[in-house]
Amino acid sequence: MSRQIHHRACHLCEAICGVLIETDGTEIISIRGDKDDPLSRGHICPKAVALRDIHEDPDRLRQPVKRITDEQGNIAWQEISWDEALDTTAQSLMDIYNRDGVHAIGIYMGNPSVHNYGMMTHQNNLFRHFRTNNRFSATSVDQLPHHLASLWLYGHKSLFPIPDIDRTDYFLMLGANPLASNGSIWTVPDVKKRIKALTARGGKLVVIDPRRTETAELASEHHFIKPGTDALFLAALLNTLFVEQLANPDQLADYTTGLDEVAHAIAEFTPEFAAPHTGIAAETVKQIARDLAAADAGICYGRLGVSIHAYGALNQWLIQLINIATGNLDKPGGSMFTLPAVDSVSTSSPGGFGRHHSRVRGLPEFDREIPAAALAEEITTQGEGQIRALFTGAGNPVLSTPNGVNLDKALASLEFMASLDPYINETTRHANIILPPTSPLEHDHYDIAFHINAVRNTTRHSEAVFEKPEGALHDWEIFTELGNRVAKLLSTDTAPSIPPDQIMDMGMQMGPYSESQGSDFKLTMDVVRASPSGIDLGPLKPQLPERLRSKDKMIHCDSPLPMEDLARLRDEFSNEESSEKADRPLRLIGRRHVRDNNSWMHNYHRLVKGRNRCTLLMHPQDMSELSLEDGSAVSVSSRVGTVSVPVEACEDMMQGVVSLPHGYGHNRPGTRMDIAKENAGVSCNDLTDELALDALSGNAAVNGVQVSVSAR
Ligand SMILES: Nc1nc2c(c(=O)[nH]1)N[C@H]1C(S)=C(S)[C@@H](COP(=O)(O)OP(=O)(O)OC[C@H]3O[C@@H](n4cnc5c(=O)[nH]c(N)nc54)[C@H](O)[C@@H]3O)O[C@H]1N2
Ligand SMILES: Nc1nc2c(c(=O)[nH]1)N[C@H]1C(S)=C(S)[C@@H](COP(=O)(O)OP(=O)(O)OC[C@H]3O[C@@H](n4cnc5c(=O)[nH]c(N)nc54)[C@H](O)[C@@H]3O)O[C@H]1N2
Ligand code: SF4
Ligand SMILES: [Mo]
Repeated sequence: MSRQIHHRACHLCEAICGVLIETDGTEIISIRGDKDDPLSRGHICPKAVALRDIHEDPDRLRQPVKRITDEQGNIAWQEISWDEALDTTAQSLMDIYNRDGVHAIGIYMGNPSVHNYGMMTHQNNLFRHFRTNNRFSATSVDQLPHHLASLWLYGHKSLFPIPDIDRTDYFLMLGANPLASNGSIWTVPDVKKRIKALTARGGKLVVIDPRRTETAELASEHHFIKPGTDALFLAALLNTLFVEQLANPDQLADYTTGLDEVAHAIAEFTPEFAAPHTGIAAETVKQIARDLAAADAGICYGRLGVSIHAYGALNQWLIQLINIATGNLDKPGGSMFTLPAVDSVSTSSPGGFGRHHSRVRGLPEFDREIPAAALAEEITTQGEGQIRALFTGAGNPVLSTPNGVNLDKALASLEFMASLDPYINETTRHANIILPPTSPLEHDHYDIAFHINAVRNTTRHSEAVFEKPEGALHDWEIFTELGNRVAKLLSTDTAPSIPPDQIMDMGMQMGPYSESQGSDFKLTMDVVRASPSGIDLGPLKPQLPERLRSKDKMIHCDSPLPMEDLARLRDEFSNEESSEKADRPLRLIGRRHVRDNNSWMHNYHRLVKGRNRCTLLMHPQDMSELSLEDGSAVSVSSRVGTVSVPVEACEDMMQGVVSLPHGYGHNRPGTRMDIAKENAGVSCNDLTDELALDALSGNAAVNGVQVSVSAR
């Protein structure tokens, strides 16, 4: 076999870097950055090599497995045929559906499902048969607040303004650490170079974070903030813009209403009111407001650190209002809308909120999903609509959603569970059947979800690197096969199954760069395939008001729900008494490391080697008050549980705040991920609380959890 170079997109995070994979037959020789990629320009991070490790991992399932109890009473996994696996899954789901109704079927979809376009295009082949109220996904431990802010202000859940970092002068960043995460709801490969270019041209990056992160190290200014108080900071900043008459929506004024009402509603949220709670001086907030207003082009952006909190939706709404009030929305160097080749914003439903509520706790749906924090109780609480069968796809909620111990127990009580996943992990070990898809390098790839959030308009399709092994099925084919079987049992028509690349072709031929839309690019899938490094469609361009999906093409700033939510914020922080419980005086936050990826990439030796990363970071002053020694094991306790973990002294932590990464805790029995087991760590979601939510959105408040720490 001769050597070959394959162009490919790395699908592991939102940066979607272009890579060149050199193979010799079935062997991978090297993986490096593709300098000709117009978006990533050759950048990769240390995780890119894991594309090989995932493909070669002996623990990755190649055949469906069924959980059985052997003669000694031990749990064992038996390889079964695809026919048996698919037939049993379809029949078991239908049996429970026929007996208990559609809501007895639960569905949980995890993060990698948006990094895998076949899962996005084909999941409805199965799910169209199960219009259950019990749908869940990782959205509600993540970006739900962003969707709501976009829905309320711009009329579509996915119309996200993207920081135009390459042309900005002033960047205010809250609760994001792109140096570790490589950017999120902001596809920005090589963010480090872009930040350095910003400061080198005299621009400013200001980071607000309870930890002095890798990103904060590069910033012009960093301010510690007490976890969970950003809404006070943001309201105070917006308030200053109004009070000092710095607000000027500029070109946006023609199609914006309601800013005066917002100014009125936040009048009491002054920098002086915020300061004692946030820990950021009133004068500092005012100066940031003045600097942002004075910049030719500025950005306010906040990500996970301000979303997975008690005021997540309010935070994301306030961030948008700051961009609008400073005239920085839809302006080069501000926050702009990407225009992708396949534009799901123009073609998909805008999304809805609160159209039904969860059975047990009455939590609101978003986009037909209810909050993941309610999954366990919907399984364990008896009554009509109780989940008895669960389908999971590309998710590991035992490690990734609050109170994982509780969910772990709940999953064990299900009548039937099937998981579409390549691994036997903390969640899928509860499945009766695991359906493993082809490896990522065995299927083609297109980034439907991330071209739409990118700092530049580009498009790219990657062919499969390896042929699909005999008998194996792609994720989208598994959905098709299951959907067809269920259709047969229901005696309804099967849906035609068009391969995902053909769906992209249709999307492109209707899209903004198509011949039918008069574009010179004349994009079709064939055109895109002919440029395997990708095609540059140019820098972001102003698109308002045309791109708004609101019915009247207006932005109504005074969105009723967040306006009402201001009262909750005021009430919590007007109370003289501190909400801090004396017996749990510390606040727990998470952190990401560039060689981790949520819960599922700890089984690759090149990514986990080196010192233990699952440690509790704590300020030395806090440690000495508790007489803790650096490196010693400590107990961390919250309302829901206790974990034992080594503590690490860290001057970069704000005092009173401790940090533990999520996605560890691979010590549960019965999994088949040998390297992960050796680096088990503990799960911070054994401490997070399923009752702690953003009351407005239902998003999990997994950051800012009140904990105590003691020597073991
Ligand atoms: N290497 C790596 N990359 C990843 C992932 C990964 O696990 N590993 N996960 C991917 C996923 S799924 C996502 S969603 C993105 C997330 O992308 P980011 O949001 O950029 O990532 P985080 O590192 O979680 O950054 C959140 C920051 O918020 C800070 N923070 C915590 N609480 C508060 C608070 O109350 N206020 C403020 N202002 N800050 C706070 C934390 O200290 C942290 O620095 O990363 C993606 N990329
Ligand atoms: N405390 C705390 N909790 C958090 C976070 C935090 O910062 N702090 N972050 C939250 C965020 S942002 C997110 S996105 C969630 C993630 O939450 P989840 O999506 O539930 O969890 P992951 O760890 O991403 O698990 C991914 C699963 O998908 C499988 N998988 C990988 N690739 C494929 C594929 O191509 N096909 C299929 N079928 N399966 C695949 C893996 O084997 C694994 O089982 O965690 C959230 N939880
Ligand atoms: S930053 Fe790393 S993990 Fe993310 S797409 Fe690029 S190479 Fe892959
Ligand atoms: Mo995420």
